[in-house]
Amino acid sequence: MYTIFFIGTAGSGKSTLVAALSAWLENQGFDVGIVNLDPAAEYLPYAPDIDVRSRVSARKLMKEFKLGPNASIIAAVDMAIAEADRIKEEMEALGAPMYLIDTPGQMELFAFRQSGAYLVQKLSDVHALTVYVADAVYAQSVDGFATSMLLALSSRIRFKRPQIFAVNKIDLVPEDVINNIANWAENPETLIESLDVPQYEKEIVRYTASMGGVVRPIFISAKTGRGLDALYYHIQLHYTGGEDFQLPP
Ligand SMILES: Nc1nc2c(ncn2[C@@H]2O[C@H](COP(=O)(O)OP(=O)(O)OP(=O)(O)O)[C@@H](O)[C@H]2O)c(=O)[nH]1
Ligand SMILES: [Mg+2]
Repeated sequence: MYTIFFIGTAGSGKSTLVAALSAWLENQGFDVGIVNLDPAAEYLPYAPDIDVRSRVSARKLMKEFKLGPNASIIAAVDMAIAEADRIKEEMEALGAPMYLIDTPGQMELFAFRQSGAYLVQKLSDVHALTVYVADAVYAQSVDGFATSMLLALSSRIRFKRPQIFAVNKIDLVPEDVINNIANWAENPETLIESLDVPQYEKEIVRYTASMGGVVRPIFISAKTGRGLDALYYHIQLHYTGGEDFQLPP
């Protein structure tokens, strides 16, 4: 069983991407399951096979314990830990070879807390991967790209799984923005030069880049479907080492 977790800042397009990629995979003849781990989702653009909201609902907790929107997500994710074994059993019983797993939009409530990492660890099988979903509109500025990279790196530290860095919503930016971002990623010195920050902060980015912290993004649009084939190619690279363009048995 292969598990792919979609992580990213609020509104970056995680849920839309899960919907688009699952439809794309099904179109290619692959059997794929979807798990929703967002206890606060009001609307999902896909029909999840397994839904954490049927076990814990942030909305219910909000009303019952008079919590704010963030505290209710924290409480719901913490409570979902008690359900992790049952969710995993449900995944195994369903028997899909690959699961796309949507996570809460308030990334810091999931990625930066121990309970989020615990859930990822519990639901992962031998093969688990995260896809960090960044927003092209946000990442088009030099500050936006640098902070997206550092956020992706933070979640890598937390989840300790291989990560694919995807820049979503490329349908909303002109082609030269995509080229700029690719250039920053490939030549981090151009990024560092453009950053308007004190020297020591540039050094932090330079050191991060030298240690492989600045990676080449996969450019996608969950809306138009552009780049989903490249995303899948990189997902299967992690699983098969790129031997073939098929889901392994
Ligand atoms: N133009 C465009 N809009 C997109 C794309 N992907 C997502 N969106 C839109 O961005 C908004 C947020 O998308 P979601 O999929 O809900 O994002 P999310 O990361 O799951 O959001 P939360 O879970 O609420 O944090 C929606 O209005 C989507 O239609 C894309 O590739 N292009
Ligand atoms: Mg979502």
